[in-house]
Amino acid sequence: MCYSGPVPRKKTPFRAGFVALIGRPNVGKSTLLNRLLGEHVAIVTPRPQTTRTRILGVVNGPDHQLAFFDTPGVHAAKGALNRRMVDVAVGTLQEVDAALVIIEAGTGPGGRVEIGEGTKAVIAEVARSRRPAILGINKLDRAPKASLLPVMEAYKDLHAWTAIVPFSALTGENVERLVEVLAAAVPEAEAPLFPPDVLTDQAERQLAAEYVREQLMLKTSQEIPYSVAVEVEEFDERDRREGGGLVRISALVRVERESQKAIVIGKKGALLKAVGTEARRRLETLLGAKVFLALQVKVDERWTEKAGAVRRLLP
Ligand SMILES: Nc1nc2c(ncn2[C@@H]2O[C@H](COP(=O)(O)OP(=O)(O)OP(=O)(O)O)[C@@H](O)[C@H]2O)c(=O)[nH]1
Ligand SMILES: [Mg+2]
Repeated sequence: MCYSGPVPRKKTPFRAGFVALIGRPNVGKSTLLNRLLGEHVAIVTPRPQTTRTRILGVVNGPDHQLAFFDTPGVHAAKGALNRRMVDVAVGTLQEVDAALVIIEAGTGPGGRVEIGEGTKAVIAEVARSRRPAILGINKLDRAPKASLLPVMEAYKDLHAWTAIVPFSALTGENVERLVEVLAAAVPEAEAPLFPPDVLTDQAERQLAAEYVREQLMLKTSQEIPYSVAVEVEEFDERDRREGGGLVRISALVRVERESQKAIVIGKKGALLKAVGTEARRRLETLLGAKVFLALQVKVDERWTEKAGAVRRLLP
């Protein structure tokens, strides 16, 4: 008998896996995670070392599920807080199916491609992990297109990349292509790793603390952005649950010294008020509720240098 129906097409296999976003501080790892999720789950500032912990973000496609881990930027770490941040980033490589190493597009003076020791150290860690690695060249929007080829050439021989993909986390340019390449790099799977409604592992309470820290990092300078820790002491949703639509949040801002406390509070409380207003506005968007946000500042002497305090204060 002759089969005359449509030729059956081979179905694309479903793929699912964990992907680490790894790189030097400030290259745009968290901006990419937020872009992929369409939500502000990871705080972003122009300062290096913004992300302090690992953040999960799950992206679902018709034939894939990618579970991304945003990680702290890899840097030469001094002090307990920074060492822990780098350990988290490098340790994540052991738990993923693929790594996306992110660098910034653009060349140095005279069009020279400069690959810093820090970036080389990241690549060495990725090589040691033996995970398939994709090189993502971010910030395409601000780099002259002509500079792309020399950058790709310079990185090509540093590692056996599965692929090299330029993109812009800010504008979204080529991010779809990046997802395609990453989806192809994770294993075939019978089923997704997470139910379809899981977006992140960040609880609303944690996000509230992070939004406050984001504003503190944006509105202070020198060492203060790196000396603050925020803890949510109260996250009261009773009113929201009962239909009133109000979430009451109180958070404690820890700094390392009395002098920092005075700066964070500001003249007549102006700085802390500005931090609270902006964080509240953003939380209201996230939670879809009215937010009452109370902030308090406390000194916890040199907490960033003490392993115990770092463990206690990081989620
Ligand atoms: N022009 C441009 N800026 C970008 C892009 N992606 C990120 N940025 C900016 O780069 C800065 C750092 O972005 P983050 O996403 O916080 O970088 P990160 O790699 O997570 O940094 P750490 O958490 O400190 O390791 C921010 O000011 C972003 O707005 C991009 O595609 N284009
Ligand atoms: Mg980050």
